[in-house]
Amino acid sequence: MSTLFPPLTQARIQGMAAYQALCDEAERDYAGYWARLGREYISWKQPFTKSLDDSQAPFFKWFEDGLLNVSYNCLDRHVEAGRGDRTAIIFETDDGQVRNTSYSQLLALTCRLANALKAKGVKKGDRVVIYMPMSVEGVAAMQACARIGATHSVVFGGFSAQSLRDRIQDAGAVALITADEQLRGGKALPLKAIVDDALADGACPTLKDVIVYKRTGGAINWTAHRDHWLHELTEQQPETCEPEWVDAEHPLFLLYTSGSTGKPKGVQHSSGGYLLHAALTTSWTFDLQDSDVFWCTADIGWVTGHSYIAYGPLALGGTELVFEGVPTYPDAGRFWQMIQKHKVTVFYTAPTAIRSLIKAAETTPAVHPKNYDLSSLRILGSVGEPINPAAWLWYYENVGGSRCPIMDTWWQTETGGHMITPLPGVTPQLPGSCTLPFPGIQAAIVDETGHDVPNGQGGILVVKKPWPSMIRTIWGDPERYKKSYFPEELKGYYLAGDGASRAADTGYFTITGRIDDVLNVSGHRMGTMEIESALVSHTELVAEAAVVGRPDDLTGEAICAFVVLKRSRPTGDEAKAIANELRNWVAKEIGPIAKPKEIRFGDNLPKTRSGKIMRRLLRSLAKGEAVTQDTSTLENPAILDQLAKAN
Ligand code: 6R9
Repeated sequence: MSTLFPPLTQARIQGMAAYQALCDEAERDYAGYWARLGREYISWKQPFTKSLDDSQAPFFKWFEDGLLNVSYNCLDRHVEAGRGDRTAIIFETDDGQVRNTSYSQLLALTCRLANALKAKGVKKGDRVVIYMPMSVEGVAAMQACARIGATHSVVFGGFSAQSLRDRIQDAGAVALITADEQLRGGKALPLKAIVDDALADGACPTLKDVIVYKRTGGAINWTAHRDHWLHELTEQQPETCEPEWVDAEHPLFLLYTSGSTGKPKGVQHSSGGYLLHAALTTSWTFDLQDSDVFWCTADIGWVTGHSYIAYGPLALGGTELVFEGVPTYPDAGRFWQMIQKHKVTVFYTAPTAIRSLIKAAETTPAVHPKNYDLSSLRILGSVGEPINPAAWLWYYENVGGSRCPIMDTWWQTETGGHMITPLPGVTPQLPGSCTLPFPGIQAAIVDETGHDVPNGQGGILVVKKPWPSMIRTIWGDPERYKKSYFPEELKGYYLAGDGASRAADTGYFTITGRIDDVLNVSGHRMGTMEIESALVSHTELVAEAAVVGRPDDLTGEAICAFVVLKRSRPTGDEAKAIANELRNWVAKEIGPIAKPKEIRFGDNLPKTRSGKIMRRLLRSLAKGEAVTQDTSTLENPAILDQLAKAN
């Protein structure tokens, strides 16, 4: 067994026995376990009498006859408890200005905005699209929708006019909240102009009102009667607004996410079950305490920004940092400088950010984390993709000072919150493994027929029982929901779409990548992630790597690797020599069977704006096909031409 790294000595859940006791409680009385937590973590206007209703499976209901309001839970109840002066949000702008917002102030802003929406005729059940920069107003916009029972759909500020239009149309949104411009890395991005584009030519007939937050004051076009300044609407409104009490199943939000094929799916989440898991996981996974300063670097346009910025930390009355900018501006030391400045204690980011900051620190020593005082940190987190052991170790040693456990949280837009993750105070960590299921979550690994596979072998990652924060349906397409997530051959288990294995000794889970990314080379089953991790562990040469399969006459599938080196991109004989060295390296790390048949070098990899490598595009390139897929979510489309050719 590889080295295990110790958990925290002091945390809310103390020791493996306490973890096991929670798992046992869930095992004994599943509905009762979640009912207990639902009562502990949520303030109900009217208590629920039943926790799980599975009579319409796979359309599950949780706490259905309970009445609550999500924004009441995130704001009012802390103010009522005399904690209104506590800082809810420390906001830092792109250019380093800081503004603190207390719970009382956030409540007042939320109420004004909620009243403004009501004044425009927005009511319970209506959909409101939010296309906002990272801001206090962005969080307040989400809370304001929750307050009046409107269902929000946040669209990431980097999406194109076309993507925005598709989402407004699919959701049938009646109102949209945006900003004049978004400021990131010193550059202004014209959000309002993109909105104008999306709405042009009457493309979105359901949408009546556009509310504009003035961020930069840059010039924008104005459509009379449709467009309104946020500050003008809200300054006329009172600071109080009676919450709309909704039943627990009332849709809190839709969040569009790409499926493996077809158009983006509007993942629908509930109010009660979702909020419970957002709060519970923030409490248990991050051990959030009153003394903590929590920082999740995600954007509110992604699910991580929903659960771990807009809802979870606020439901607990925590203090969090919200950041407008990017990790590399004004230089790649920005994250470390901000942790030092705000004395951040819990830091949650993505492997792709870590890998790029490793590369930056190696080329520019001044931005290495060792130049900053990071001693306030006590817990680190990782999310979004598997974190390769080399990046894990760097994060552990250089950011966490070999002192802070790393919560490698596996979950998805569809799951609402953490599903498999270490817990501080409980789980010895293993670099590259998301370790064990969150207490109560029935994660398992099965074969194509839904039968359990023994530990030590790989298979399909499923969740055997419904859980409170699970996706409720795909907006407007319940059939697609059933087909995508509950295929008949899997006995009613939730299909995550990822492959995974469990260690024979510890039972720890390791995610091997999306199921369609698992390769079969000469009858050997291999995760593309495993090979990527081997490549990246060549820390001297490799900055980043993505591996895909392509059909091969001899071996079934062949491995093709796309590699970004730490030095400039090689060509000709030099490229051949380095490719050879890397092939031998992989052979040494995993075995000759894992040797990439081809290695292509690029200055970068094709990534979505949230930083995920778009492997489906790489698969087309590896096969020598023209890219016909939608590339609208791509951060850097020009890279495709470079990677299309062999070195
Ligand atoms: C939260 C989020 C979900 C997909 C998921 C998996 C990958 C996320 C991971 C991870 C390995 C982790 N993923 N966390 N893989 N280890 N800790 O990212 O949601 O954008 O819907 O992506 O991301 O492949 O299926 P989403």
